[in-house]
Amino acid sequence: MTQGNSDYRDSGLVFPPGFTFGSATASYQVEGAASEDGRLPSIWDTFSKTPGKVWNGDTGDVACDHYHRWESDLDLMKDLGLGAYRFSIAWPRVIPTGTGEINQAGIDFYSRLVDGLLERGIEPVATLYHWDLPQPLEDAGGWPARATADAFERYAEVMGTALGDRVHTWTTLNEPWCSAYLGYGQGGHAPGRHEPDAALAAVHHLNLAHGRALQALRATSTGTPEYSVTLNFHVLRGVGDGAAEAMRRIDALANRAFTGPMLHGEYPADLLEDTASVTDWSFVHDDDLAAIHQPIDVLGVNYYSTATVRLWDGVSPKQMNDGHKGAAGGTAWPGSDQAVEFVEQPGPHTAMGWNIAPEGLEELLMALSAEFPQQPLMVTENGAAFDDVVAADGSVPDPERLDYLRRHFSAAHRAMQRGVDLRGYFVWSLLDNFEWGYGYAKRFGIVRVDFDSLERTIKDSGRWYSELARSGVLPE
Ligand code: GCO
Repeated sequence: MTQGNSDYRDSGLVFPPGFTFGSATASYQVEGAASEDGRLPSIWDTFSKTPGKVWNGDTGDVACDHYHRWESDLDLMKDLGLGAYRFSIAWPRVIPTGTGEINQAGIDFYSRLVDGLLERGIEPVATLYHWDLPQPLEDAGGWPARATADAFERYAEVMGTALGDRVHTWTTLNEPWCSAYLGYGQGGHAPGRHEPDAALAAVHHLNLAHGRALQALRATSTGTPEYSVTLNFHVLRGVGDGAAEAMRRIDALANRAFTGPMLHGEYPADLLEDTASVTDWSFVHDDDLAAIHQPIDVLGVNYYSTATVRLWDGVSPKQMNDGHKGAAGGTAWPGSDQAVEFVEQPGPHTAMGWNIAPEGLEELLMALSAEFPQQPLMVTENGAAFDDVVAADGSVPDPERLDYLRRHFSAAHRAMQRGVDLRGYFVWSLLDNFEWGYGYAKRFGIVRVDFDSLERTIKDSGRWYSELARSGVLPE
């Protein structure tokens, strides 16, 4: 697949002028201040407070306290020389019940954040939905209910009006795959439901929410923002008899269920067939596909590892995993004797158990650029969790994360040399933060957060990334 240069460690590679080097976070993972200034609970507040759902009973109540420390966090980004910050807006902070009154204090927070970024010369890349659905919307049915897409459209209008004069890039959704399948199918993410038909209805209403939000943002933004969505693509490997069939099915469920309607204007026929025993897709109304199929300026790509699948003969599929996604995770599908199983992958692995496969990033970028030749791409998340150890002098040497990043930047660079129109790259994450079902046990930051003192320390990988961001040249 990748000939020569498969080692991906080449220092000295030069990224083109204007290439965006950023870092990413998400509201529930970093903000804290969960019940301050009018914010009401989201599904993640409820889920994390349900015993047994999150490691150690951790919650996002305090997280990195970014809500109060945003100014020094922005200073840190500036010191690192980052060109862009991908953050998400907490819907329950700005429209606390999801459909009711607008909370000006919530809007003001994001308005100050955006101004603070612009003052420091950092582009604001704002995601509307990174999984913190207002709890009352879940109580009314959540994403499987069409009304949630209606509520999202209004939320987009409110945010477009409030920030659309200054935001550099709008992103509608982050990883709708996780929201739909982990939230409503596999249940490892909030709201923790196990209803395959609801998961597919959620897929559609998330797609609809995306398309409607794009229209609302375009209608209300008075600046010249770019528009995008971020998807977590499954880069698949197959094993055993029927490997190709297993890969086809998961490609349909995990990748084409989103790119189909968003970028081609239709659901793939094989997806509808594969899932016919679960749903008749009657939740797709006449004009929905036209509403979903909106142009975007840039397609956001999240990539961490590959996934290996095989056909599994049994009564029910062996359920994936550990409550998250990635190497050991995926989308097993009930309703058939022949299910798809996700197979453990050869190492090396990160602390998440995800295999390290930079060639998968090159392959993914090449495949997307072949399928959507006119579509500029942006890596909106890539990074790694490792068990960092603080040195005696207080520094945080994290050679494995640094090496992971170097190899993946190198893979992205190679894809660009092969013709991919890649505009930028966001490292996940700026800070160690609340890693969903894993609580604070998994550290993805290029900046360490001490969760007792909340003190921030730039890790070696952060210093390395800073050099890359400042020079545009891959450092040693
Ligand atoms: C996701 C989210 C992030 C995660 C990161 C590591 O992809 O799950 O966008 O919130 O923290 O990916 O798992």
